[in-house]
Amino acid sequence: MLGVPLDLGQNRRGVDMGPSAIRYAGVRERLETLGYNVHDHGDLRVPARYEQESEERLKHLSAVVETNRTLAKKMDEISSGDAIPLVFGGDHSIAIGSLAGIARHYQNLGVIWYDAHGDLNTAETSPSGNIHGMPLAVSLGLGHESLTGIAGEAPAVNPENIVIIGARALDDAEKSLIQKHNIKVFTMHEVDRLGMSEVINQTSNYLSHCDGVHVSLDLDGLDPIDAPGVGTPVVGGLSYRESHLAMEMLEETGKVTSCEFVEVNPILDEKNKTAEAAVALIGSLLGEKIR
Ligand code: 4U7
Ligand code: MN
Ligand code: MN
Ligand code: MN
Repeated sequence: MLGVPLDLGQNRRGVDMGPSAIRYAGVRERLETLGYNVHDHGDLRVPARYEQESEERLKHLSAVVETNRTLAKKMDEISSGDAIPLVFGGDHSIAIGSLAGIARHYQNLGVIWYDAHGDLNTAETSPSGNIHGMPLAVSLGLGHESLTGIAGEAPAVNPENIVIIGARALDDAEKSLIQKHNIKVFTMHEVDRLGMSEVINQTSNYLSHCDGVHVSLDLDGLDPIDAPGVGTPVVGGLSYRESHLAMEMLEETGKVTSCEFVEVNPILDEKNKTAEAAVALIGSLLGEKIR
């Protein structure tokens, strides 16, 4: 486990407390009960907000770059053994570093992006300038070179190895990019029509050629009723039950090699409900069964 208390990829204060809230909700005990030998790497050091400024329409660019460079190195180390890296955010911009570090260990890393958003903006297309709306684009090699360069020469992921689940708030430029790169997306429309069980079956088939799969779960993929403690809530989301099923079915594929749970904001939460949901989903993704 590694916490990344970064909140500079977006505007709302409090997401830096995500790792504490997830630990407080009992993640370690949960995993130990499952028989895991848990190693907690603690929290990465993150620059303070007041020291940072915006550059080139990218808010807090240098601090986000610095944090993700350190994170990529750390994830590279953690991924070299037989461990299952589990990262706690922090805002979603940390996926830039985690994917950069993990991807070095795979030929064809699959990525499941569980999120209300596409996170496919660049400095040019972003309506907000917030880097947490850009990590998937960056991981594809699109965006400011100080961000795309974190993965090294080649991008961390190929467009054909990505599956987005739960999308319901895509910006126009993100829609064009999805079309251009033919990225697989199960929006809420498809989830409603097919049901989560079929969505995960298709996801698993779609990524069957991958030699590893990283699950990047933004808690705002869930409906705000089940996960109110997020900075950018969007109504009409995935339920706790659907998400639970998704995690259980992904575990059954035996293909998940790493994961991250991001955007938990305890300041906006109701009695740690969102962190508790995250921990329950982590449990399911890592093998917890109802019976
Ligand atoms: B999150 C947004 F404009 N698309 O780019 C943007 F709607 O990591 C939101 O998924 C991004 O929470 C949300 O700022 C990023 C906006
Ligand atoms: Mn989101
Ligand atoms: Mn996101
Ligand atoms: Mn969010």
